[in-house]
Amino acid sequence: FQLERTFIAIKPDGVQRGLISEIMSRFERKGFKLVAIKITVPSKDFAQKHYHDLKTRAFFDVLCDVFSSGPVIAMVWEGEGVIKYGRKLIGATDPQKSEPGTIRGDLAVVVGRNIIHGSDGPETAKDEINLWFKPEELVNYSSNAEKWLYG
Ligand code: YYY
Ligand code: MG
Repeated sequence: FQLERTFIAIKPDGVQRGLISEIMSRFERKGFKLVAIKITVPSKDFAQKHYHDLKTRAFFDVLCDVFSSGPVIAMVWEGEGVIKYGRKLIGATDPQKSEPGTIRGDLAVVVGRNIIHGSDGPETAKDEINLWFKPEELVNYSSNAEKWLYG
């Protein structure tokens, strides 16, 4: 039995604004477990692969330019319901519509600089984890908090 996993990335704007630990702490304090992490500057080609679902959208090229413009923190977080609840922690795509208390609601202003990415469902989570990480880069471990988080 393994808990659900999702792919989360702090985008170059979030990294450059010094929000790495602020963003990570929200996932960590909630009770989700970090099982993979790296810092990397994605190539534009890689950005296009990551966002392939959006290739027909008008903003696709600019989106991929920004995404490949600097370091990204790529992570895999694990926990019960982490895919859906991770999206809730992140907030709506447009920070003007994200609720206060969410990452984008509290820390971002415009959609083109919304600081964080999170997988939107089980299929994309699987695909994105496979795109960004080799299987051996995912760390299996138990944390002492688990019995207090899950009972
Ligand atoms: O999953 P999420 O990041 O919340 O939104 P998507 O619809 O997948 O779009 C990915 C990314 O594209 C979004 O985070 C910002 C950018 N974007 C944009 O620049 N303008 C839009 N109208 C919609 C999305
Ligand atoms: Mg998306």
